[in-house]
Amino acid sequence: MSNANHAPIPELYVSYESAQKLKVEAGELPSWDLTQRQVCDLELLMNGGFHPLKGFMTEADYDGVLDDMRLASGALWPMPINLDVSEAFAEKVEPGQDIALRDAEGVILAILSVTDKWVPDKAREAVAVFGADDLAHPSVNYLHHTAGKVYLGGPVTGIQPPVHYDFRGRRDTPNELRAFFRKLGWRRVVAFQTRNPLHRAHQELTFRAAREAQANLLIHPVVGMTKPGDVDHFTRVRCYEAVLDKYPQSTTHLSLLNLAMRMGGPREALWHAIIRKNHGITHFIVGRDHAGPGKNSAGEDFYGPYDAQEMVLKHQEEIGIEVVPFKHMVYVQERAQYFPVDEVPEGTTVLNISGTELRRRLREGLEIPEWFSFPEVVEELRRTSPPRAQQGFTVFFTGLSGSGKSTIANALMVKLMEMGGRPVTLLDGDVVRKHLSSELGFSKEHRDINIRRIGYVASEITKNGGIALCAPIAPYSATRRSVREMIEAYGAFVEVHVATSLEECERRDRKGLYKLAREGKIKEFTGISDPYEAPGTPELRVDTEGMDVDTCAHQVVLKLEQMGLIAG
Ligand code: PPS
Repeated sequence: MSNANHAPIPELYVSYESAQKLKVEAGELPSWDLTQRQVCDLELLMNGGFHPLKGFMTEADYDGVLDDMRLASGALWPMPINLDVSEAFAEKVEPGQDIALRDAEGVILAILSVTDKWVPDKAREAVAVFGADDLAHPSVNYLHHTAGKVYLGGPVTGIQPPVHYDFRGRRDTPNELRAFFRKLGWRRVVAFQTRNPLHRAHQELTFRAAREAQANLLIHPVVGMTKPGDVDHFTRVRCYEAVLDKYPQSTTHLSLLNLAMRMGGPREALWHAIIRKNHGITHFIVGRDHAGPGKNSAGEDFYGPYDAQEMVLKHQEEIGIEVVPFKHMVYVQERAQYFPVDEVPEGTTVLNISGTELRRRLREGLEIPEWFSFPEVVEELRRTSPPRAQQGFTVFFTGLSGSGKSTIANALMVKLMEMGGRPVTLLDGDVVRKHLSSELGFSKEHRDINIRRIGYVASEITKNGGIALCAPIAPYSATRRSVREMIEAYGAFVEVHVATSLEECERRDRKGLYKLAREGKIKEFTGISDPYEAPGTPELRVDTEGMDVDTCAHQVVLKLEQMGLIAG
């Protein structure tokens, strides 16, 4: 079992000549613009990374995967791989039809011969695959709020792989890796999956794993999609490259995997093992909390720390890959060495810096000791994450019409400009509706588009080191949450609920709109004839009823100071 089979794995690509012909023919077909996740899935379908899948799943495969992790053929497969599309697109497509699959630039990558079309029960999928229909799980949230309502399934004919402009030399298909191992005579290869920069604990773990398995080492990080909020892959790859010379050159290889992770814990670990098997690997490291999604909405872990290990161990023979299980690695001060947590010598001092603590130290520009990470890695991380007081951020005011959002935001803007250092942009509700969203009304759909536009602009400002102040009503929590995710990829998101009561807003009625709304002359008016979902846990709630504008704005300044976003 533990020696590699380096024969090529089947791919779904047609020959170069056929691809040229198909590309022309496919121009006539209905075409679907793939999402970022779908491009990742398609690449691994086409290059054999998802073998034995031959396309996006049919309904029978999907049901089998949900119920007992098996395709209709009986093969083990734990993760649904679906082409989710909008209802509008699904209406135009019937089983028996071919559709062209295009990347974001319109390039045709493949043809899907549709055999199945169905509307999935997403709550059932969430429970079966992720263990709970809980929106705190990033993939459950994606499933409900980003994925299309209809699934299409059927075989895929590959025309060309997605183009990558970054780190081209570090990306390998399963067959390229197999050929590389064959060429070097690597019969035993242990793979390390990661979505984090490599610190000393990881290096120690990979050294030990390679020793234990008497195998060569493949560092196989995911660069497709990882958990929202992770260190971006450009920074991570620079970090990996910075420490590569600390590994024995002749027995170590770094290769990037364009996988879209689902953070599905045990099922995901099994999926990772199958993907690694397809890449010609013989041994797979599964550590603590593999592909863990963090806490659920009750504040508890979704999965037990070693559930993923158990799951892969149970199926390792069937997959044909050997698990190298690892306990959490910790640093023992007296020995100046890392140990698995269950092998720490008695009476010694254990040092540990959690991911959260590391982020805090980076944010605040504090020391990160050499026992924890390599100076080269820390330097790269500091380049990407300067201390918070030098980063961009967004303050997002939400509240009823007339609650005082704009007035407080204006006062805050002036205070921030007085301090200087970073450019400040105010995206006020009314101003945005004039300049960005003039064609939109107040239906749920239009409000969502409006808020997403604001979120997009704010995320660009944040990314480029500026301060964005937003002041729309933003009545829906799900939309505010997705804006938060967009922005937190680049900097802090500070939600401020301007909690003026409806009675008070109506009493003030500064624009005379409440009167018109009560008379039915304005439809879908927030608070009167349209909902407002108040934030449950905003960073700050301000009460304008007992406080003047200056004090409210000052409260925000204090909050920003407390969060380290402005120097105290
Ligand atoms: S939303 O829901 O976030 O997209 O709304 P927003 O872009 O902030 O726009 C709200 C301003 O538009 C005026 N207005 C209405 N508000 C709510 N409901 C209805 N039907 C409506 N029609 C017009 C209103 O003046 C809001 O301004 P503010 O500054 O919030 O008082």
